[in-house]
Amino acid sequence: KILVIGANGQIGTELVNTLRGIHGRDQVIASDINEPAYAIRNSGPFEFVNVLDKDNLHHVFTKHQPTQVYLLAAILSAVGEKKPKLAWDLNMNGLIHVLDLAVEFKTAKVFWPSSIAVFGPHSPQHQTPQYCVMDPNTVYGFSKLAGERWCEYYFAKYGLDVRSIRYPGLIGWKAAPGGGTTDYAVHIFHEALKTGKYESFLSENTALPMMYMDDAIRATLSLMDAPAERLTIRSSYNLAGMSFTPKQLAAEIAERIPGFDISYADNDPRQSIADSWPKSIDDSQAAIDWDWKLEYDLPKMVDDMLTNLKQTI
Ligand code: VAH
Repeated sequence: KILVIGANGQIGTELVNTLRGIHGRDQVIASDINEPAYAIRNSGPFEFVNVLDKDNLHHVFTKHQPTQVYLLAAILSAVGEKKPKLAWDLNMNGLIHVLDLAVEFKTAKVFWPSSIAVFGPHSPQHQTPQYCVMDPNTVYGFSKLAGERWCEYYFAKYGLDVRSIRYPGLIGWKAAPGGGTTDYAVHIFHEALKTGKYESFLSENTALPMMYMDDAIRATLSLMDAPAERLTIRSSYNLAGMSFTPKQLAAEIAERIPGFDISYADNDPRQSIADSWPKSIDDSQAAIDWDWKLEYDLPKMVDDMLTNLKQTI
């Protein structure tokens, strides 16, 4: 059985549907602290899970004996700056509870998402390497950095096969993102179709590493399916995707929606978060260790987003 914790999230909903397509609906237990999201409702078994309640988690592990666990529950960067202590508690203790239970129940593989948010103002900003100075200045960022250290520790000390990816900003149409700094790149598509205009909370030249959700899900499964002996990174793999600015994204959309107009808000708190992150990432180790190759570039992603969103809106 595969247990997905945080199944209602931007990654979780897509991962649950993909895993159910591969393994069959009853092999994938979706779980979250809230009612199942529309995108996963009535599509298979569901459990209520609060990652801060170890007894509740223990009960779910006992009941389902998962062979794989995906822990996707987290508080992201923007919300994390509004609720720093909750973000640290949930992101850190939620992870440690799951790592402990995975050891106790001999779970074969654990996946945990990290983020390019683990880099900070003194990290190299272009083609940021797998190893470098990392001084993240958001609670979300340093909770993910500390989490990477815990993952590597549980691998080294207990032999737990835990795997992780430093995702860039993720863009998809099936589920709304929740409280991140890169979410402008999702909202812009909805607004372009609904109103023909969008006010970006990031300035026009804010370049960030981004990835289409289809690539992110495929990368996650490629890493999880890779032979353990090929993996040289047990903290978290850099993953690059593509880099673009709000201005570049808006231009691509305007080519497909004539008259689309973007404007820019200033002094949004998310601007300083974005400015602390890299502009592009070197993910060569993922290509070496598990044959990673990106499929969606900016034009291809914009086409797919608009085609699919038009059908849902
Ligand atoms: C966020 N979407 O904005 C997440 C992600 C790299 C960004 O970690 O917080």
